[in-house]
Amino acid sequence: MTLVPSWELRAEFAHALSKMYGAEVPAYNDLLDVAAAVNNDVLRRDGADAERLGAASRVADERHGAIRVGTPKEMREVAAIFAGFGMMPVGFYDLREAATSSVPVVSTAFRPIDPDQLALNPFRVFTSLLVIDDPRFFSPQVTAQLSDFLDARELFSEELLTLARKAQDDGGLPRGDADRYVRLATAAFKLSDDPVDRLWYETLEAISSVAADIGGVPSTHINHLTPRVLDIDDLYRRMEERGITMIDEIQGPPRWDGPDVLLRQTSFKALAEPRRFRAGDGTVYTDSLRVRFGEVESRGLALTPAGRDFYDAMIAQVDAQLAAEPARARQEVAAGIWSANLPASERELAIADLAYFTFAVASVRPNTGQPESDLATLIRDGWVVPQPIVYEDFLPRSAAGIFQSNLTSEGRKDNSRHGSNCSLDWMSGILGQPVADPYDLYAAQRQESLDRVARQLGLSNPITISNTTVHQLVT
Ligand code: OOG
Ligand code: NI
Repeated sequence: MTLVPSWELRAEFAHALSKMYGAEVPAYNDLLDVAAAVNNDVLRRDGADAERLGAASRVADERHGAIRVGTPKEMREVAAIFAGFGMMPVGFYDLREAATSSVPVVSTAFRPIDPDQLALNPFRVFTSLLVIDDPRFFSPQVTAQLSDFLDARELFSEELLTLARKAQDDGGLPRGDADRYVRLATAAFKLSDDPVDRLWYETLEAISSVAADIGGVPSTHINHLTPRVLDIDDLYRRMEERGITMIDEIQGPPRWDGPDVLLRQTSFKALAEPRRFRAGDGTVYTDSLRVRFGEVESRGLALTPAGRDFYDAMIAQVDAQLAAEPARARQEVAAGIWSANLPASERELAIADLAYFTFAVASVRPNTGQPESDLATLIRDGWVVPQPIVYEDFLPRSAAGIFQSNLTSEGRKDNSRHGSNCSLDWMSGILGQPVADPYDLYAAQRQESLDRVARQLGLSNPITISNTTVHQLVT
C-alpha cells in the first residue's frame, strides 16, 4: 500500500493548524495576506537573489508554531506526535535566564533535520516546558498543586499517540490513517472552551502569566503561528498602516547593507479572546484572556560558533551604547555596529568562518596553480563558491522578548534563590532521545559538501577550516 510520506503529513499538519488558527485569530489571516504581498514584491524586485535562503515555494508555506506544556510526560508525548511528522528536537533554550520578568520555562524546537526534508517543508514548533519545581517562581505548595493539576489532565489520546508511532516507524501512513492523524493532532492544539478555574488561574497569574497559560488550564493550545517574510521592515510598516499595533521593535539583528544573519522577528500584541471560566461558587461565565498573538520572522545565514560569539559581542556593544544614549533606536545603533564590524558579503563571512555555507566547485576553474586544501584559500583563489545555509533555529533573547512583550504582568521571581539546572542533556533525558545541537547539524551539512569538493578536485588531503583571523570589535 502506498504511504503518505512524513513530509506530506507534516505539510498537511502545518496547513491544518494554519487554517484552524486563522479561524480562531482572524488577525493572523491579515498577517498572512501582508506577508504574501511582501514576499511577492521582494521576488519581483530581487529575482533569483530573493531565493538564496530558500525557494519561493518553501518560504511561502513556511511557518513555526509555539506550544507550551506542563510535565515531562506531556513533553514526551508531544515529541512522539511531532516525530510522526518527521520533526525532531533541536536546540535548548533556557528562557528563565534569558527573560528579566517571570518566564519559568525551558524549551526546544521540533523540526526536520535533513536539508532535503527542510526544503520539502520546514515546519517547526518551539515547545516550552514549565519548570514547576523552580523555587525562584514556585513555593513548595504551588509546586505540589501544579503537579496534581497537571497529572490529572490528558492532552493527547492513545489513538493519536499510536498513529504517531506508526507514522514514525513506517515513515508515513496510509491515506485513511494519515487523515485521522492530522485531524487528531490539529485538534489537540485547538483552544478549548472547557471552563478555566478562575481562582487557580489567578493564583498562577500572580506568579507568571506564562505559568497560568500552561498550568492553569485543562488543555494546551497553539500559542502563535509564524509565517516567514523576505522583508520584515516592509511588513512592519504595512501592518502599522493597516492600524495593527506591532511591538515596539524588531527583535534580533538590525537591517543593514550586508547579508542577513540568524533570525529577525516581530509581533503584534496578544488580542483579547473570549474564554469560559468557572467561579469559586461553581458558576460558569465568559470573560476574555490575552495570550495569543501574531508573529512574523525573516531568516538569514546560520552563524558558526565563532560567528555567534562575535554576534553576542556586537549585541553587548549595542546594549552598552544604548545605556549611554537611551534616546536612540536599537535598530539604528545596531546597524552602525554591524557596519563597523561584520564582514559585508557572504564570501568574506565564509573566508572568516563566521557563517555556515555549503561549497561547490566553481563552474569556471582558475587556470593557474593547484588547489590548496585550506578552505579560505580555496575560496580566495576561486576554486569553490559558497552557498549560504539558512538559520533554522531560534534565539533565546528574542524568544524571551516575544514572551515578555505579551505578559499581562511582570509576575514574581525570587532571584535570591537558585534555579534547578537544566541543559541540552537534561532535555535529552526528559525526552528519552537525544536533542540535536544545531551547530552539529550545520557543520555536518558543510562537511558533506567539503568532502564532495575534495573528491571532485582530486585533493589528497581533507579540506581544513582554519580560523586565523581573530575578530576584534571596533569600539
Ligand atoms: C514561544 C516564544 C518563542 C520565538 O519565535 O522565538 C518563539 C512562546 O511564546 O510560547 O516562538
Ligand atoms: Ni515564535
